[in-house]
Amino acid sequence: MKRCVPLLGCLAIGLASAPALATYGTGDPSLWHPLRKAVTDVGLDIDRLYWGILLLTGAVFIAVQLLLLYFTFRYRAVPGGKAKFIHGNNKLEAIWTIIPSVILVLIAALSKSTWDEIRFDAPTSDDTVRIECVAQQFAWYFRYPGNDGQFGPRNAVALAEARANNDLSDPIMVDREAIPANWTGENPPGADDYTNQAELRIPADRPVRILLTSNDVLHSFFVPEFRVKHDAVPGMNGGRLWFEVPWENVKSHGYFDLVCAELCGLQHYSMRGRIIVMPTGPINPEALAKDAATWLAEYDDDEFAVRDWLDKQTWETYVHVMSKITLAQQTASDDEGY
Ligand SMILES: [Cu+2]
Repeated sequence: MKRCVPLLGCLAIGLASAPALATYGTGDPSLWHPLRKAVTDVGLDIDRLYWGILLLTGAVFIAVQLLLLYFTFRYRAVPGGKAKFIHGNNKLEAIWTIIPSVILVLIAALSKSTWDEIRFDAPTSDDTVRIECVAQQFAWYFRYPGNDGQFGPRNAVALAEARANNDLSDPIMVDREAIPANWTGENPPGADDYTNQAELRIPADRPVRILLTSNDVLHSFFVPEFRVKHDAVPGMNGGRLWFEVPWENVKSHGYFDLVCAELCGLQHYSMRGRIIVMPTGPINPEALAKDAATWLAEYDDDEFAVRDWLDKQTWETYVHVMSKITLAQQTASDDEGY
């Protein structure tokens, strides 16, 4: 009966893994892979790699455990038993060094193209959307370049002063007045930069680059359904963090969780954001027709009505309207100052 124990163990593991195997390739969540279905193409590649590596290492794990059980029983202490002195076996050692090495090289080779896509092929094309993300204990802040497509500089001196005074209310601190050399735009590039907190809107079917940084400690930008995770490091700009969500994978305005995956302080658990994937398309003529002052008046009158309307529009319309409102807010506050 004792000899059946390893076999029973093996059977139990096989049965336990059956539901996981049943969902292999479908991308659906399971006990062994609890993440929700990936919505980026690279996410599906990552899942395939995950399953391949899990099955390979799982098989090795089971084989090793069975051998361990076998040796434990086979060479157990018996009355009158005598220990043998053995001095290693070069052939065996060479085999168990070479085989794992070959397997690891194989895994590296199979995952190279996916890794390249994630880390070394950050898009630079004209349709790439750039959004800045600043992590600060304990929230995510976003900035869009607005209608002119250019970010204004951040005012590092003002930011340092505010932080020294414990004023954390404006973590991005856009320098809205700075005009770079050779700038030909009507307004400074920072004037229409639209910022918000905890809500990231992105277009479908376009590559999105996140210029990620942190104002304090290490954070980690993690979107489970995109299979994207990247550290936010003070002084760095996110390097190659990018993704693209095909509209056919979401099919409606999609909502996804953004979480912090780095233990960053006492309220780390509350550091969450919402990502909304919007369809791409031309700017709504109604949005084009109204000037900045009209939009601001409507926004001041009923912010939620404007937001509700924007929720049903294209991403281009959203950015256009929000940067117009931001620009009008700057003009209004400048006027107040005189
Ligand atoms: Cu964090």
